[in-house]
Amino acid sequence: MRQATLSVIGVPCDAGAGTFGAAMGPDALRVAGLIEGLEALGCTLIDQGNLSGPKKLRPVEQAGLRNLAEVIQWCETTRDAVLSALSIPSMPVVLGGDHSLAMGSIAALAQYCQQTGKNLHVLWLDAHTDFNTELTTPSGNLHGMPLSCLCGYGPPALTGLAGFAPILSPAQITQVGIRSVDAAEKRFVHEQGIEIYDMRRIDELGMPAVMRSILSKLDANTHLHVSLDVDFLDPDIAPGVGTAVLGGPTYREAQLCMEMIAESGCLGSLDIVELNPAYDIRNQTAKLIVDLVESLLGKSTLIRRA
Ligand code: 5AB
Ligand code: MN
Ligand code: MN
Ligand code: MN
Repeated sequence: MRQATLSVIGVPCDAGAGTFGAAMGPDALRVAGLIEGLEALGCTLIDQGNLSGPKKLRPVEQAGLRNLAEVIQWCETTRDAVLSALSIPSMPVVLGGDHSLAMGSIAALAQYCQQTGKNLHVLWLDAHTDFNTELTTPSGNLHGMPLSCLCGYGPPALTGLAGFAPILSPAQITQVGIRSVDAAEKRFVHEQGIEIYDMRRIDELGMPAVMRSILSKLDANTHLHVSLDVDFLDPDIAPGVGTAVLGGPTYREAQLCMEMIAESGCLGSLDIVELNPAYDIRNQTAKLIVDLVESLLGKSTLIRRA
């Protein structure tokens, strides 16, 4: 781990999602023991509490980009909080909230990496590619569009969050766990040439080979940002999400993925998004995430190393 001081930033937003409930994510993770778990690993924790922003009061039927003004506001607030966490210095751990907030956190990281000369790489762990645009989206929900906006395709208030555009190039993104992509989105994401390890590739190659190949491309100057969408995990073990898709990584595959990232020593920041406690059973998904995040930050159950 690069930075033993962590800044935990709660972002209770669900403006980008189609369902209600992701706004309860940060609290559910705290109830599940995230703070205590990280402290037990020897990390110094700065808990910034939850940021404030616009609440979604009732579902609004809206053509185009739903709740755009609210999403912009949440992303700007998130960007500013992540920038100040980086300047402490500390490792930002952003608790969502829906996945649209990643535009804010990654905008901050892109600015920070530009200033410090680091190579930013984003590992997007998700069932979905999140590469829709206003023209391809079947739902209008902005949590399905953060990566396209980060790559420069979207409304200027979002594509310009870092002060320059595009915020990311496709070569800076790797996706793992993908198994639900809309037809027009699939064509667009393919054209972009993003490295995608979909579930079929994971089935064929195995998680260890997938992770080895991804991590071998990083170097000592890489700032690795992990954007963990909870629906990455199989819904059998992680039911607490608004957009569950069958056929995700198992508990062991997910643990291995986290442990291998920890061993790379490149982890620089983390988003945990799309947890929806309203769909969860006795907070089990939040507890699972605490377990996985402990592994990501270096907790090891190994009895002996090879
Ligand atoms: B998530 C869908 N592709 O655009 C869309 O959970 C789902 O952040 C997006 O990955 C899921 O509405 C967004 C159908
Ligand atoms: Mn997803
Ligand atoms: Mn997502
Ligand atoms: Mn989702």
